[in-house]
Amino acid sequence: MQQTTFAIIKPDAVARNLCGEILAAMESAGLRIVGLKRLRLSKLQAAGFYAVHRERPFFESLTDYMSSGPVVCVALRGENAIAAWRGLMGATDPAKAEPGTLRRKYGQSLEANAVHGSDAPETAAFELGYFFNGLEIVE
Ligand code: RTP
Ligand code: MG
Repeated sequence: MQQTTFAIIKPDAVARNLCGEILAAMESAGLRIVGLKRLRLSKLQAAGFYAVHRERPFFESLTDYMSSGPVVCVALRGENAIAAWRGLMGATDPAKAEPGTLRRKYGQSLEANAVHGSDAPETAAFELGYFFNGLEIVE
């Protein structure tokens, strides 16, 4: 099934000039980049994006980190794109991520783990709409 998912290259990876390598990995996996933008989230915008985690102990730190520098937002389209991109990212904690995954290669810590990916069709729809308008995703 063709799907569109939402990815972020997080501040730690943008700061280390890894955007090209991460975008290339997306394309090498057969995913198409159908939307792309670079921006810096305010603390409030980061909190809105991660609202599902607002009760978690790491929420303050996570939203500080996500607003600490520019990110690159990507809409990705392909066969089972949500699961395909999550597989390519690897486990949340880079230390536990499979060899060859992006978090294993580029993640620095459980928080600064290089990339984000939507985890379900409903979250992909919310997250794509949070960052892109209808004219900015071209399939
Ligand atoms: P993401 O939403 O960023 O794609 O990551 P995920 O689904 O693999 O993990 P999730 O549970 O949704 O957590 C969101 C992000 O919060 C940070 N985190 N910190 N300090 C901690 O215990 C902790 N746990 C999670 C990570 O940056 C994680 O990606
Ligand atoms: Mg998540």
